[in-house]
Amino acid sequence: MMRDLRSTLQKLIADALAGDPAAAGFDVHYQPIVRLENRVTVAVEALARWSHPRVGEVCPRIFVEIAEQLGLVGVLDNFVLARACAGAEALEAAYGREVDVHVNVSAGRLSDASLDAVVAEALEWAPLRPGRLVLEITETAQIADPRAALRVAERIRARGVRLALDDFAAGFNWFRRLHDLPIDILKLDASITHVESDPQHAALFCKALLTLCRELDMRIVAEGVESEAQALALEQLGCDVGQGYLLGRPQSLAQLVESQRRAPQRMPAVA
Ligand code: G
Ligand code: MN
Repeated sequence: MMRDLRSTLQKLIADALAGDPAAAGFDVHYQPIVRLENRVTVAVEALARWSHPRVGEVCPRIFVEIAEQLGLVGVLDNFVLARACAGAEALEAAYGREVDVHVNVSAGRLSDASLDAVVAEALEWAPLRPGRLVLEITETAQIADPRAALRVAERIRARGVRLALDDFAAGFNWFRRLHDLPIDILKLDASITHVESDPQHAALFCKALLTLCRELDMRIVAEGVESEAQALALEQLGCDVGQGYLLGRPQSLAQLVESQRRAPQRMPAVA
């Protein structure tokens, strides 16, 4: 990226996250997480989006990376967490039932003891039961102090909140993390879920991970599901839940409410 564009963005992000992120154009979009067999939405992932009044849409990968470098990614994570918890009632009304709400948390923050208090505060007045909240630990930073991270993770889980490992198999140290942390859900990175195009290698790999998850009593979500052939191949391997453009793009709460109103989902027998 051009250096002056980058420094302009740094300044804009620093200003936006020092004040009210919503006023500076930050918003939360939701992408469905769907049972492959019947296409019922079982959860949504809350994703930060930024449309600056002058600059326009900024790619999330870029603003997350800059926020991370500025040491401000926690402010962004907290904004999304609070919005997503507060918006749970509208989500429930849109889907006609409760869905799980996934929120991203940078791995670097797990060793920060204040994370548990932030989660407790977001849930305190929110219309979301702790059992419906899933924190996705993203691979964007190293865990500074693994033992402290374990303590924080255990405290958060004692509230009934679940933990997911995001982009599994793409980042660094993923196996170590799986071993060290009490993980409930694995989100398989899109780089290994294209099992339909590479049945020999990718499918074997995916199958082995599914076996591991079953043994460890973890759920799995396949990311980056983009075609029917891929969804079918994943389902045949025993992966029952997916996320990706085929199953639904991220959309604002207003868009989501509107699209559910126009195409109401049948009540699932078992969600
Ligand atoms: O790191 P994580 O998996 O949480 O990132 C989610 C990001 O991936 C979102 O910004 C979302 O827009 C994008 N995304 C979601 N589904 C797909 C998909 O099917 N294909 C691609 N290329 N990107 C996706
Ligand atoms: Mn995620």
